[in-house]
Amino acid sequence: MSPMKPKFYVTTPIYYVNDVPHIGHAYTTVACDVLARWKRLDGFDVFFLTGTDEHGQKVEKAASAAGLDPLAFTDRVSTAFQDMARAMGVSNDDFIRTTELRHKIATTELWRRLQDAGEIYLGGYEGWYAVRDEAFYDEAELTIRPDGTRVAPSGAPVEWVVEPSYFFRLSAWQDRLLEFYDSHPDFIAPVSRRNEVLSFVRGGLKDLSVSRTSFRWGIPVPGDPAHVMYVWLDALNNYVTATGWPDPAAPRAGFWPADLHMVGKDILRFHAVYWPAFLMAAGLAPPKRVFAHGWWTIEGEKMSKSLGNVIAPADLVAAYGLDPVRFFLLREVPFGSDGDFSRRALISRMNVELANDLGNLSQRSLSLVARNCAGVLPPRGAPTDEDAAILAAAGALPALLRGYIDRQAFHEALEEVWKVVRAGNGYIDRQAPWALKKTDSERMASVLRVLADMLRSVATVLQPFMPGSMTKMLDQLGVPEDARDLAALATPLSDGTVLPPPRGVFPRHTDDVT
Ligand code: ME8
Repeated sequence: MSPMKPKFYVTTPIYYVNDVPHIGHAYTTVACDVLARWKRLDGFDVFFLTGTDEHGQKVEKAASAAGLDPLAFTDRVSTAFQDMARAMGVSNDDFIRTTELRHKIATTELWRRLQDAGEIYLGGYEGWYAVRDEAFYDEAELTIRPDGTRVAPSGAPVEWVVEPSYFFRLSAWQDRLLEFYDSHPDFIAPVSRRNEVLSFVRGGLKDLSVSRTSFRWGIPVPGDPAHVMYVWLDALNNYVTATGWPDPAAPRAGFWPADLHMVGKDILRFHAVYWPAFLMAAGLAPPKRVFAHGWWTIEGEKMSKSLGNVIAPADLVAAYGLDPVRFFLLREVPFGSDGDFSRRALISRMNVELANDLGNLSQRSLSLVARNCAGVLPPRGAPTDEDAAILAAAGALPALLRGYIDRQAFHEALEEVWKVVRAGNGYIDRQAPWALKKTDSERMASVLRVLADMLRSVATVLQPFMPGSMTKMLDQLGVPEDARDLAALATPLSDGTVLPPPRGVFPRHTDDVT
């Protein structure tokens, strides 16, 4: 809100509306949500965007299979993605749909600028196209199956397309893209993915077909309405549309270029090659960073409708609770690597790390405060070495996590927090405040206060991951609502703050797992 705050703009991919939301989509969106919430907590003015990709042949086909006209169909399925964001506790600031007028205006303008700059010319496309990927492929990229049919590297079937088409002069951008990657070493992450993109671009780029004439469901090419724009040109521009472009006075104009486009590894090429080339060609700044995360399988299998193993995020939340699911998604797998979803692994994380490690520590500490300190926050005496060590470890969390989260290393951020939580459990066991009650009640009070202060740091930095549970924990620790950001950790809580009766934050999950 304040003009003094630094800006931070983060985006999810906009999802195709041919499918219903599943945990793959929830994963990307929750990861962005954690980042957006973290940046807000760290004093940034954040713009967090998600939305739906509603044009193109794939969506047109899905609409006709559902017996609906494309707009009625997209209205219905777009709502499902908005519901998914709500079910996952996502704090997006805007939800963009590519069928909106604002997007048509911005994308038509992008096209005009590309055309005025001489970056687009009319020709004819003759080659392979995979509707499922909405992507053009070279013969050399395809695999021929035993039955003679060809498939794309993604496994998507391809068809031979011959039609008039406008082309973007991508071939002319090879050197400038390589220079750009070279001068912006953090533009593509993780490094393994960056290397893949570099070798793809070094291998040479061909001009890219950017319009289609064989169907109608898209944004018409200005001045030549027989063509609709290629859905990826249309879709990628959503990130710019949402800043209010081309209106320089739009409230969010200052958010471009985006700080981070978070995507799955399947769509990195579009974001790291085509998108910066389109933008530079139109005289716009490229985004600052694209992070391609890994792929989830389900209990060892690829997620697919035909296998019937697609997991709806809302079902998972209903079974295990929202915060355990959010925690699991970011804790289980190093961000950037592939991962496997299994209920057993989720339940184990829930019971061991949430219920036992963190939940018990907080419940044990706060029940002792309730019982032995009349339910008010006790004062802290002169710190022992052990006190100082645990407080220093907790106090270091904001700066440590800032580093990890800026590199999207969510799993490492959580591991750092759990090191402190485990140290907290060691501390309470060794100090045994329950035994101190009779021998040294002043020291008991001091130990409980160290624990409360340590838990406050932990709960504060965990808010982006588990907003609901950490709100409860901070309530129980007596932390005022306006003292829950990272900067507030510098100000100690007042001695004598009255604490509400403690209640468990993380229940154990006891269902049998098959
Ligand atoms: O590609 N594991 O949309 P899409 C992890 N409309 N992430 C997964 C996943 C899985 N199994 N399955 C899907 C599109 N995702 C385009 C994007 S952007 C301008 C246009 C996530 O609905 C992951 O983020 O096919 C992936 O990149 C995205 O969903 C693909 O969503």
